[in-house]
Amino acid sequence: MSESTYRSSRYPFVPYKPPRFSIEEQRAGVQLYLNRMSRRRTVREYSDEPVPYEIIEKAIQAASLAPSGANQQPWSFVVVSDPELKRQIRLAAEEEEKESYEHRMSQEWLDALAPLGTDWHKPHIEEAPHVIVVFAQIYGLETLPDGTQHKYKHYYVQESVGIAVGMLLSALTFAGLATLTHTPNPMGFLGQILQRPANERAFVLIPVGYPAEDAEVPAITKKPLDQVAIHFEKKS
Ligand code: IYR
Repeated sequence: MSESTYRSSRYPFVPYKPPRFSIEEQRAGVQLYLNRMSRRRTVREYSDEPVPYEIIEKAIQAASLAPSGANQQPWSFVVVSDPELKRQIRLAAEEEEKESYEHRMSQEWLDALAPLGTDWHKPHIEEAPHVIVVFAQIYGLETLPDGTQHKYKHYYVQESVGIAVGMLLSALTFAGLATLTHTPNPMGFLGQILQRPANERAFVLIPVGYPAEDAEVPAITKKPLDQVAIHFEKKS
């Protein structure tokens, strides 16, 4: 079957005409985005001040618009705001992280992390009002009319979920919230505690909230633009 036959047998194609911005509007839009994103820092000390769930939900809605392999949208965003459950997750994460920091991570890895001052203590998981656990669906699962479960392949899962997480962090930052991307290793305990289906693997755990009054961050900087942006244009 040719690609176009395949596509037309599934979806009709419809016109796409997004609003066209003037150059001034483009400049203002991207500048506002840059200004808000420039203030983002990974935060490890949170205030317990509540954040309305509606804000988190909108950010997830934005993230779920991400492009994905074959539009399979292989993600779930689980939000934990219940203190009991946050405590359970913190204790399980600390157990794994203690083992990692004390036995599993190489000296080279520990040296690379030393300037950031991280260790196995993860109080932020309990302190932040919400913890978003993002799961990647490593294969698809659908229930057939006869009630049996059918497995099918998902494509570019890591890339797709990575892009969606980028959009999630961006939406939360744009809304003025602080985040931390935490990947306790291994993360199997998250699927168990949160009772996720067999096709899901924890991808990242993200505490979300406001920085604590006395929060501090390491004085690290980002690479200068000319090291990361390379432009080939027509020679005049
Ligand atoms: N997962 C550990 C270790 C860690 C690893 C990297 I690479 C970091 O940039 C930060 C931490 C932890 O969360 O502490």
